[in-house]
Amino acid sequence: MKRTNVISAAILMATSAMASAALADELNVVCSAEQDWCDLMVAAFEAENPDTDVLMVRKSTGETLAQVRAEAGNPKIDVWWGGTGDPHLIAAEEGLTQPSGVSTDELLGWARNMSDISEARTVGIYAGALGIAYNSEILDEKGIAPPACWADLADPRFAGEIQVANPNSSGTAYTELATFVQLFGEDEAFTRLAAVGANVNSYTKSGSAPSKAAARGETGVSIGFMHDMVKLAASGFPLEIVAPCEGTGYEVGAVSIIEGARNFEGAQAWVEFALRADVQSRAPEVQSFQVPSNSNAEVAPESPDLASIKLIDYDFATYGSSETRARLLARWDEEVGDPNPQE
Ligand code: S7P
Repeated sequence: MKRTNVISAAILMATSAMASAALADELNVVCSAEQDWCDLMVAAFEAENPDTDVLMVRKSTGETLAQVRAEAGNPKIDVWWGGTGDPHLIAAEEGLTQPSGVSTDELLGWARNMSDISEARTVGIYAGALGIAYNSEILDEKGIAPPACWADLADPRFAGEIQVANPNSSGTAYTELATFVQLFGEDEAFTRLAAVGANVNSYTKSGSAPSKAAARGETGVSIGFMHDMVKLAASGFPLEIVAPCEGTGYEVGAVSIIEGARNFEGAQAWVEFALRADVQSRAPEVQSFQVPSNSNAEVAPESPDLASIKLIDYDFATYGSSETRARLLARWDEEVGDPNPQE
């Protein structure tokens, strides 16, 4: 080999060794929980793993599923942490995520169930129930009687007063859609969702945005996860939380390693970290009041008590399947629809 070729080959090898070392030190995380909890997790993980640089972006659950699908075969993400479990299950079914190999022995049954359904490609990290919130000052001022049931939200007294997310982008809103279908049957669910839709002032991209808007008095009523509403009420906003009289659905938030992750070891360390009792016990530091999945983690006194809420037996295998989600979303677009979809 000529001397110049030898030098070029040596430079090439050194450059690619440097590039893979850099990749091993970088962990790309998409976080679908609230921003402050995402930030806490990154800081805590980096404190324990000082050689790892975590690059994290926050995205809603449906948006993340779209990105993971678009990047199949050449993923930019290593690990997807947080967000409702159905889209994690769908990514698993589509072969877009891979088993982490991390032990689930300390986890509660509902968290292990996600692992069982997905052949260990995802696992539960927390649970939380869906509910309704209202701003008591706004409803008082307008003389509107508060809601107690899902059925109330279709009443004309709530015209222009309800905010909820779009189920295409939001895992929270997809949980609502799947909850209506399981509570009322598919046809009646869409009739009811369209009737509620007649009172909706805006479909947001993110699932927690409607309750933040209700807290600030920008809308009278919101649909979302109760733990997000508790966070706002605990911060002093005049928000009342309702467990709907007909019963309600719930989420199991999840974590998954993306198939083809460039930093599998880092992603595996993240999953191990995220399932630890001491790590899950830190969520209340940022007022994240989901019920943790590790049986040894502390449950915050503010966490909604799932045992006292009338919960449906949410069918994660069915509503976390690609075919069901695609069919229900197509029907939602057709029969309910968002007149002003957000970019
Ligand atoms: O962390 C709060 C939380 O409610 O947000 C997640 C939610 O799915 C993400 O937002 P989108 O609805 O916008 O997808 C929940 O998993 C979580 O409990």
